[in-house]
Amino acid sequence: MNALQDRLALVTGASSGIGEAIARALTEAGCRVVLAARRRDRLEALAAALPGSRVALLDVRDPAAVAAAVDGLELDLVVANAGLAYGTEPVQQSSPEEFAEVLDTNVKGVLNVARATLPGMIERGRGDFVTIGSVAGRQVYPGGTVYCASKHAVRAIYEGLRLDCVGSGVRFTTVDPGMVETDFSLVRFRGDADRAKAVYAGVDALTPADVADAVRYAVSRPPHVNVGEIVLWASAQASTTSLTRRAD
Ligand code: NDP
Ligand code: 8X3
Repeated sequence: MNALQDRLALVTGASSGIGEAIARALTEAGCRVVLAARRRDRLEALAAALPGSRVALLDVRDPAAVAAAVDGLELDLVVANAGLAYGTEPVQQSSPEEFAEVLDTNVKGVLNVARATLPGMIERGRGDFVTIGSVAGRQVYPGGTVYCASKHAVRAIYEGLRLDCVGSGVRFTTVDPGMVETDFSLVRFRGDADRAKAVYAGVDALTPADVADAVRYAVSRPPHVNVGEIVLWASAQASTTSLTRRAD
């Protein structure tokens, strides 16, 4: 029996990168996936390719929008993946609007999703709540203060939810990747494609599918097994500040 067959999953940040790959992998495993993000065109194109999926246009920073999107859904699986970073400037040179957006999305967004989806899963006595953290939630690197703070908070949220919900039947998992080649750097560098491309130059970075594979593994274990934390590194990366690049 396939543990994921016909499960109803919500994936935030499904319009791109890791979230899109998770939505694809879960669909392939038999789930019906609610695809959540802000960019309608990308979500609709993905929904057309994923049988059983549907679009939930929302901003995770808006608790009412998140609650409305999941109202009436009997979710079995939630992946709180939406997130972003801006820049690598020290805090004293960064914009308060940008760091508010990062913290509101990466931290309060996860809390908004948890608040809206956990009551139903707890009531039904089963479900999986997966956060996509980062190695930036385990190590701090120069120029990463705000983003690292947000991902350290995500790790605290994962730990806190597990403690608060123990015995409920809901499992909690955090998947914390190192460098994954997505639009993350394009967003971080505010659309500067050359700078974003340079981040991955000469490195076999993780792919979004690698992260999706880890999520799929965690949520397909038997009910008595809770895969708590998965840290994924590219083989070329030893820490957030240690990376080897090919000379090509
Ligand atoms: P992408 O930029 O490719 O995807 C980010 C996703 O988040 C998009 O779907 C975007 O959708 C969504 N998103 C951003 N802000 C909001 C919002 N306010 N409301 C709803 N959705 C939002 O980057 P990744 O796939 O790489 O990032 C996904 C997650 O993985 C993030 O949490 C990131 O921190 C984490 N991560 C990334 C790593 C990497 O190296 N790439 C490594 C470790 C973790 P839209 O703009 O349509 O709303
Ligand atoms: C994204 C990976 O190393 O840029 O979470 O922080 S890193």
